[in-house]
Amino acid sequence: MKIGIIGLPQTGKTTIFNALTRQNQPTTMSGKMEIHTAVVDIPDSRIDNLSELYNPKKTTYAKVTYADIAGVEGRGQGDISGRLRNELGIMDEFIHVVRVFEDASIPHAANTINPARDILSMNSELLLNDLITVEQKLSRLEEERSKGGRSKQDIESEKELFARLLEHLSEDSPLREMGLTDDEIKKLSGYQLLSLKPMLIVLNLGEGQAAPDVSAEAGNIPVIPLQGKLEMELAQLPMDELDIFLEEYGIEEPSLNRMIRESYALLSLHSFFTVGEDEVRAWPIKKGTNAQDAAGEIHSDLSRGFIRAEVAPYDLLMEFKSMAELRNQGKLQIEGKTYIVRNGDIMHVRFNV
Ligand SMILES: Nc1nc2c(ncn2[C@@H]2O[C@H](COP(=O)(O)OP(=O)(O)OP(=O)(O)O)[C@@H](O)[C@H]2O)c(=O)[nH]1
Ligand SMILES: [Mg+2]
Repeated sequence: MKIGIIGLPQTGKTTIFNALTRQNQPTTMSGKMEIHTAVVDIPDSRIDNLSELYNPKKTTYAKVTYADIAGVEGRGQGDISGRLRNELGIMDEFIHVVRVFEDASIPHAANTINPARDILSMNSELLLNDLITVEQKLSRLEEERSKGGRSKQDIESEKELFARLLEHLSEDSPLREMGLTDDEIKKLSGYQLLSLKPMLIVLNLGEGQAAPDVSAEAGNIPVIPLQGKLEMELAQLPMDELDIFLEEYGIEEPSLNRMIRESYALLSLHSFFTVGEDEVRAWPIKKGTNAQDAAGEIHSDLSRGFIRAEVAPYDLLMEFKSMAELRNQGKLQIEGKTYIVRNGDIMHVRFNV
C-alpha cells in the first residue's frame, strides 16, 4: 500500500516526509518532478506491549509506503499529465499538505496563505482529472458500440456505470463519496480515478499557530493539524530525548503518529498479531478478511493447509499474559476458515501441508 503526499509547492511536503521517515531529504525547491519513497512502521502501542511481554528476538510493526510527490500544483485546472498522472494513479491514498504557516521568505504559489482555497483547488484538480478520464472513456464506448466487437450488453453496462460517474462528478462531488459497490470499484481499478482514492488533509501550522476551521471545505475528508517543522525536529531526536521532550510539554505523542494511524485506517486496513519468543508481529489486512486469507498473509502454506485458528483478543492476552494460560482456562477461541478476523486479534494458525 502506497500513500502519496501531495500539495502546492513549498507547503512542507518534504518536511513532513522527513518527519515520517526520520530521513533528511533536502527541502529545497528543485522545480522538477521528484519522488522519494520510504517504508514506515505504523506506531502501535499494542505491539509495544506485546513485545514487552514476550521479549522476542524481533518485533515487526505493520508497514505502509509513503511517497513524497512534488509537482502537483493543485491549480484546479485538471491538467495533471504524463509521468505525474501515472504516479498519482498508482497511489492507494493521498495526504494533501496544506500550508498554514506564515513565512515571508518562503513564497506561496498563490501569493497568499489561504488553506480553504488550497483545499478546494486541490479537490477540484483531482475531480477535473477524473472528469476528463470518464468523458474519454464514454466517447470510446460510443465508438466501440458503432464498430461492434464486444458484446452490446458489456458495452451498455460499462456505459451505464461511467454515465453515473459522470453525473456524480458533474455535481462537483468526489467519486469516493459515491457509495460504489466493491464490485464496481474493482471494475474501475484500471482507470486510476484520483477522486476515488481516500484522502487526508494535513494543515501544516507554524509555531504556536491555531488550526483554521476548514470543515466546510474539507467535507468528509479528515483533517489533521500539525507543525511540520517541529515534527521533523522531533523525529530527528534520539528516542530517550524525545520522551523527555514530550513529557516536558505534556504531549502524549507526536501528532505525526496520529497522521500515520489515520492514513493507515483510511486504507481500510487493520492489524492482527502473531506472538512468540522469535517474533511479535502486526499483519495488515483489509477489514473483513477471513481467517484463511489472513493466514495466507503469513505464508501461503498456512492458507493452503489451514485447519483452524486459535484466537484471542489483545486485551485478553494482556490480562492472562500467555496463550498457554488462555488455553488452560478454556478462553481461546477456536475458529474456522470463514471467521472474520478482528482488529487486534492474536492469531495462532494450526495447519497441515
Ligand atoms: N516556518 C515554517 N516553515 C516551514 C514549515 N514547514 C516547512 N517549512 C519550510 O518551508 C520550505 C518548504 O518546505 P518543504 O518541506 O521543502 O516543502 P515542499 O512542499 O516539499 O516543497 P516542494 O517540494 O518544493 O514543493 C522549507 O524552507 C521549510 O523549512 C513550518 O511548519 N513552519
Ligand atoms: Mg519537496
